[in-house]
Amino acid sequence: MQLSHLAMHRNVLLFALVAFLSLVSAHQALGTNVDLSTPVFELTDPNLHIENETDVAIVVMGATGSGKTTFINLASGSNLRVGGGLKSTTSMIQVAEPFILDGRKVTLIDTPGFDDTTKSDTDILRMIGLFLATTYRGGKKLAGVIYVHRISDFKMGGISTRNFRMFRELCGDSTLKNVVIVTNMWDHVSTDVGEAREAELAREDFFFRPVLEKGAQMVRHENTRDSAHTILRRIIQNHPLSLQIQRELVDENKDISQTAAGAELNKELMLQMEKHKKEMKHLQKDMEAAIRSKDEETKRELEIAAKKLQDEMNRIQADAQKLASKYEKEKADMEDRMKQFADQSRRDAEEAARNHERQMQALRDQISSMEDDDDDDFFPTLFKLATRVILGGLL
Ligand SMILES: Nc1nc2c(ncn2[C@@H]2O[C@H](COP(=O)(O)OP(=O)(O)OP(=O)(O)O)[C@@H](O)[C@H]2O)c(=O)[nH]1
Ligand SMILES: [Mg+2]
Repeated sequence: MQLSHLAMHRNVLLFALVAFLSLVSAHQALGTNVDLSTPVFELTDPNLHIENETDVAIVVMGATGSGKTTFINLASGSNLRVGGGLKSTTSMIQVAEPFILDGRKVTLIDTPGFDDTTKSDTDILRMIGLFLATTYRGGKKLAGVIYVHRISDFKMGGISTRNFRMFRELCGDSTLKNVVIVTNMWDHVSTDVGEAREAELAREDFFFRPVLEKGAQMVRHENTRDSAHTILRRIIQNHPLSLQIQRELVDENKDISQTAAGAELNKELMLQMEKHKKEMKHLQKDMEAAIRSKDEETKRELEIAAKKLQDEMNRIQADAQKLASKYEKEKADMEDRMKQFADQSRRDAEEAARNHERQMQALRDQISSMEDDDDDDFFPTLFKLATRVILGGLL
C-alpha cells in the first residue's frame, strides 16, 4: 500500500494511537504491571487484593515442610521460596500474587507452621493473629482455609497433632465448612498405604474425623497445577466467613492470650513445663547419686544437662509471658504502619494521576502539532512519538 494512501486515514490512526497510549499510560499509572515472579511480603496491606465481591482470599496452613508454599506456587504461578532442608523456609506470612481462576481473582496467603525452627510458637501465633485481625478489621474475610497434611507421614506425631490443634482453635467450629484438608506427597507412598492412612485420618477422633463431621472436606493433591485448581474450586464459591480468632481479637476485643488458640498454646507450654520439671527432678536425683559415689565425670555431664533443661524452662516461661505483652505493642505498631501505608498509597495515587494527566496533555499537544504538519512528515513523526512513549513506559 502507498504511504500517501495510508496518510488519508491518519485521523483513524491518530485515534487508535491515542487510545493505545492512554491504555499503556493508565496501566502504568495504576501500577498493575507487577512482576509475577517476585515474592510479596505485604503484612502492611490489609486489602488482600479484595476489591470486588467475587475476589477471594484463602489462607494456607500446616506443619513446617508439609508443602504449603509449593501448593501456593503451583496454583498461583508465584515463585515464593520452597524448602529443601530440615529448617523451616517460610517464617513470615507471605501474600502471593493474585491470579484469576474461573473469572475470580484469587489471593493465597502462606503461613509459617507452629513447629518453625527459627521462631517460637508464641511468635507464630502473634504473627498469624495480628495478620488475621488486621485484615478482618479492614473488612476482609477469608473464603476458606486450607490445611496441608503429608500423607507420606509415617504417623501423625506430636508436631502434626499440635499444629492441627492450633489450627482448629484458630478457625473455630463455625468456619469448618470453609476448611479443606489437603493431603499431598502421594508420590512418596504406595496407593494402598496412602489410602489406608487417608481412611484412618478420616475415621479417628484423634485425627480429622471431628472436623470432617462438622463440614470440613479432605481432598488429595497430586502436585500439579490442575490438581491445585480443582481443590481451589471447592473454596472459591464459598460465602466468606470470619475465623474464631478474628472474632475474638476484633469483635470481642480479647487479648491474644485469652483467645482459644492462645489458651491452647499456653496449655501446651505448661505441659512442656511440667514434663521438664519432672525431668529436672530425675536429674537432681541422679546428681545426688553421682556426688555420693564421687563420680565426677557423671556429675559434670548431669550439670550440663540440668543447665540446658533450665535454659529451656526459662525460655518457655519467657515465651508464655511474651504472648500477651508483645502482641499489644505489635498491634500498635501495625496500626501505625497501616496508617502510614494508607497515607503513602493516597499520595502515590495522586502523584500517578498527576503524571498521567501530564503525559496525556503532552501527547495531545504533540498530536495537535502533527495535525498542522505536512502529510510527508506524518508517519516518521508518528513512529518517533510512539517509540518515545513506549520506551518511556518501559524505562
Ligand atoms: N513429592 C512431593 N514433594 C512435595 C510436595 N509438596 C511439597 N513437596 C516438597 O516438600 C518440601 C517442602 O515444601 P515447602 O513447600 O517448602 O513446604 P512448606 O510447608 O512451605 O514449609 P515451611 O515454609 O518450612 O513451613 C520441598 O522440597 C517440596 O519440593 C508434593 O506434593 N509432592
Ligand atoms: Mg513455606
